[in-house]
Formats: sequence, structure tokens, C-alpha cells
Amino acid sequence: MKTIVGIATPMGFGGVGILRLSGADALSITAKMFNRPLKPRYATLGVLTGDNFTDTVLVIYFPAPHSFTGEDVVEIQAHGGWHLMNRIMQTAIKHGATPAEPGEFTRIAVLNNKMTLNQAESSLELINAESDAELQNAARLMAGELEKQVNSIEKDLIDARALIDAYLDYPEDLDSPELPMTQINRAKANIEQLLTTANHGQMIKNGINVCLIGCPNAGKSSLFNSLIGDNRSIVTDIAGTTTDTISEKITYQGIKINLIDTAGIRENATSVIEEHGIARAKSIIQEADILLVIVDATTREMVDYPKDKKHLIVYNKSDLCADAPNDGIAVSAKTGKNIELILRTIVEMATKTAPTGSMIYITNERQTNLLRQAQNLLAEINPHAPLDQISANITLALSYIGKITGTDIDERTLDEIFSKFCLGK
Ligand SMILES: Nc1nc2c(ncn2[C@@H]2O[C@H](COP(=O)(O)OP(=O)(O)O)[C@@H](O)[C@H]2O)c(=O)[nH]1
Ligand SMILES: [Mg+2]
Repeated sequence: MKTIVGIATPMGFGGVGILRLSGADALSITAKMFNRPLKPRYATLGVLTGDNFTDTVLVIYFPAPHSFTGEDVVEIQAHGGWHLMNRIMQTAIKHGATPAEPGEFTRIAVLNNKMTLNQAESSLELINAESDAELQNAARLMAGELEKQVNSIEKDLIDARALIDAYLDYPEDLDSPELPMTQINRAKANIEQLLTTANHGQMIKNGINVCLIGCPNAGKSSLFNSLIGDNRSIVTDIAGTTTDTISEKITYQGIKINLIDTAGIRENATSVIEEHGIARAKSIIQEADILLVIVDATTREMVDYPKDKKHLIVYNKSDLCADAPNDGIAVSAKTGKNIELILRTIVEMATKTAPTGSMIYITNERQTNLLRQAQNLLAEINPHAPLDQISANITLALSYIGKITGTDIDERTLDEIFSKFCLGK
């Protein structure tokens, strides 16, 4: 059995850098470069020596099986310079360690039942989180919340199949077998519910795409700048100033929002560039999660937009005109009036259909696809079809479900999953 070594902290310059060893020889390899004996789970300060360098480091030894991977693990906390960390790594390799593959520590942890595949994948969500909403969801996933729901789907399907298989084995016992539709339908409903959360999950992960559209000079670029709190987009009183789309990411109440400023839409564009801009604006409208329809409150000129899209009408320049129609909100890019209300409303609109309270949402595409495939198979079940065919459909659906939790997974899929991890994770 090999002992692997990897740098657990990002490459760069930092106060502290951590190197991790896992395997039966972790302790003996460390002893060849560190000058102090190690006591399990105690931090020991000492000197690490390699060819042409030394560093004062803190070392912790976690004996198997009570470690991250379940094997003997040694963690070395050195000064966090990339060259120093590489030299320590080379020294460990010289003493017999093998460089770890991306995600190999976590993979060993999964193999040793230190965590489930789901928890391993969720730890990646935690590391990659860019907003509080993602952090909270990742924590729930890591606590095994998705696993629980998937297990209950699995159980319903296994129960249903067992009943059907019993009819198949002893057909003479029953004249007209009744299909276990309660279990099948409940599994379907639960999968459906999880799939609904996936839409929300994608939005949380990628950010809510909010597109500012409107007639030229309505004040889209001014509002865009106010919303991002910066002068990013050029503002003039000349209609047709914005000819390209400009986007910026912001977070509001822990939710990521991608704001996109577009060219004002009008029939008589004055240049080829503006024409391209208008075409681009029209295509970007399709991808938006929410449209901010900006209207000049003094002219009330309304742009054409797809009404089936989630949208918020914003009457700008309310500083110039006292009243605005009540189908939208009155704001002013000039005075800053109600700018925050726009953000608050966007977040409310986007999270209205969100999973409630402590519920999780799926952000992992692999898991989403597997659920979709299982759902398609269950949807295909025709109650009048031969029983063995129904049983086969359930078996196939179960194999997709098993790939989510890792109970039915092959090496290649595992390779793929862990290749997304960083080195040293
Ligand atoms: N009084 C007033 N003028 C505004 C406001 N917002 C934008 N403007 C002006 O309206 C003109 C067009 O603004 P701009 O942001 O370029 O509009 P866009 O073409 O929709 O991007 C500029 O002269 C802005 O200064 C506002 O809230 N109040
Ligand atoms: Mg503009």
C-alpha cells in the first residue's frame, strides 16, 4: 500500500501552508525529515530538514482509523510559500511518498467509509461556494440531507419491486395483482421535488441573471451603475450610447446576481454597431432569469418584452415626475431613491419558488442528470404493461439512483468525480 503526499493549501504565498501525508508509512516518512517524536493528535513544534533547506514547522499525527482518510495521516504546517511547500513535498517523495492525484485523500476517505460519496461531492460545493446561500446549502448537503431523501426514494422503489417480483414468483396466489403504485408515485413525487430544487440550485450557484432592458435614454446604464455601486457603464443623454452588453456580478443578501446592461431597443438604430447591440440585447433577454424593464417615468415609453418572463417594471427618473403607475416601482438613479428596493425585489422574486426553510437544493449536475434519468424511467411505467417489464424499469431507475449515493458506481465515474477536486484535497 502506498503512502500519498499532497499540498492541501493553494499554491502561492501565505502565512501557513499545509502538507498532508496519508498511508501506512506516513509516520516513518515524517520521522526521516522531522526532528521530534509525535504524539497522536498533539501538535508538535520542531524542525523539518530537506536538501539545502530547513523550516520550523508544526506537525500533527492522526493514527488510523481516526483520521480524515481512515489511514495514518500526518499534517505538516509549514510557512506557506510555494517553493518551500514544493521542496517539502519533494523531500517526502524522496523518503518514499507518492504524489497524490486530485481528490485522492477524499477518495480514500470514501473508500474507508469515513464519508459518503455525497458528502465528498458536497465538500466541493462548500469549497467552491461564493455566497452565504451556497455555504448554507453545502453544509446541509454535507450533513447528509440529500442522502436521506435519496435513500427514501430508493427504499420505495426497492419495496415496489419486491412486491412485483413476489407476484412474478407466485402468480397462482393472486388472480389480479395490484401494482404498488403508492410507492412508485411517492418515489416519482420525491424525485420531482428534488429536480425542482435543482433549478433553484443552478440559479444560486451561477447567480440570478438580471437583464436591464428598455428604450434608449430610459436610464438603464445609470441604474446599472447605481446597482453595482460603480461607474461601469457609460451614461450620456445621447440615445444609443450603450451598444454592447456589459455585465457585473454583485451579491445581495447572500445571493449572487449577474446584472447585464443592454443597448436600448428601438426600431431606427443610427449605426450598424447599435443594430448589433440591439440584436444582442434581444438574444440576451431569452437567457435572463429576471428582466428589469426600465421605463422613463416622464415619457412612460414601454419597450416590448416577452411577458411570460419574470419581470419587474422600474419607473426611473422619478425625481422629475411625482407619480408613477402602480404596476412597477418608482426609482431614481439620480437621487438613489429605491435602488435597494430593486435588489430586494429581485431576490424575493427569484427565491419565491425556492425550497423552503431548511430544505436543500441540488447544485450538482451529475446528480441532477441521474435523477432525471430515473424519473424518465418511472414515467414510462405503464400499469398495464407486463409485470416483468415494470420490474425491469424499476431496476434500471434504481441503478441511476444508486449512482447518486455511490452504492452502484464504477471506477471510471469515480475518476471523473474526483478529477474535479483540487490537488491535496
Ligand atoms: N433626472 C434624472 N436623469 C436621469 C436618471 N437616470 C438617468 N438619467 C439621465 O438620462 C440620460 C440617459 O441615461 P442612460 O443611463 O445613458 O440611459 P440608457 O440609454 O437607458 O442607458 C442621461 O442624461 C442620464 O443622466 C434619473 O433617475 N433622473
Ligand atoms: Mg445605456
